[in-house]
Amino acid sequence: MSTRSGFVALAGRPNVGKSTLVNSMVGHKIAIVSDKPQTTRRAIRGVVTAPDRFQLVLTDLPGVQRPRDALTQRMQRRVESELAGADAALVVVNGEQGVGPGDRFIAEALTGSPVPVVIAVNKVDRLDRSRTVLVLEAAADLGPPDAEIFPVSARTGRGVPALVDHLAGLLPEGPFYFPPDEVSDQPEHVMLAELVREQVLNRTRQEVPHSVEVQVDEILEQQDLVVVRAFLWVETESQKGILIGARGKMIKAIGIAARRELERELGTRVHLDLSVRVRRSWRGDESLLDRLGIT
Ligand SMILES: Nc1nc2c(ncn2[C@@H]2O[C@H](COP(=O)(O)OP(=O)(O)OP(=O)(O)O)[C@@H](O)[C@H]2O)c(=O)[nH]1
Ligand SMILES: [Mg+2]
Repeated sequence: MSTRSGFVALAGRPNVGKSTLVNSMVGHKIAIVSDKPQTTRRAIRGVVTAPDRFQLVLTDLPGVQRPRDALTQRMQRRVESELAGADAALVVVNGEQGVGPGDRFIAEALTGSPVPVVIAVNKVDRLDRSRTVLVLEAAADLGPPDAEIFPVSARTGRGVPALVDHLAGLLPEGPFYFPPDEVSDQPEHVMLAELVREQVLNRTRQEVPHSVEVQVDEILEQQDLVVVRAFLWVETESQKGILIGARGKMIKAIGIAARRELERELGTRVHLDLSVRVRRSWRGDESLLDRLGIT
């Protein structure tokens, strides 16, 4: 029997719900999510396998934005190269906010490209029927005339199976790229670092979320637990103070919440050791970005 397989890259403004949608399509949390824009920094593959039928490899990407430093330059370059190499592009728009200039910019950039474009209008759980109709119409004006449009809620799962089926139908015939039980290509140390960063994002505001990167330095398996050591990189002493908090309260809360997430991910007890380090303008430090796997 012939199978279909290929890559679909997600494009959209920051915070529209791309990572939540990838997690929902894969049925597994492979990408962290937050209410802050620019959560995703790396290209992450999420794999949906229907045995004997198809393997849909979704590429979750950073939100499209204007680059400000080496970090955001790398993020944008990656968005462009992944979209150019994909079998199809899935443009995600935030239905709650409606279609805006940022969405038009992305759709126009894709219009000349040879890959098929599909549009997902996300967060329809926040809309009543008449607003849903309006935003679907606005989305129809966005794209290439043959682009199919899907209303979805990544949060509730509504509309997601129909979207997966449609995307699978766009894939070329070919063998699977990943073993059928693999859901992501993300190295374990990166996934664990991301789960720690998610807890930082949950608890910080303004410039701080953008100034923190987490690096897992060591994963030590012991008899009945795993020891994980991680650095939290920040750019200034004052950010370090914020992450540590009065009498260490903040770093303790981050540690407790992150340990729970790591235990769920690894299925074992975890001892998590966090240390906050200042590295001035790490976002402009090409060699650190290389080591962090932000390429
Ligand atoms: N109500 C509602 N909220 C959603 C839905 N999907 C995502 N969200 C929320 O939207 C916010 C952003 O979600 P993400 O998945 O991190 O968005 P993203 O597009 O990956 O963002 P970047 O990585 O920053 O580009 C989070 O607070 C999510 O919980 C949805 O279907 N409905
Ligand atoms: Mg994301």
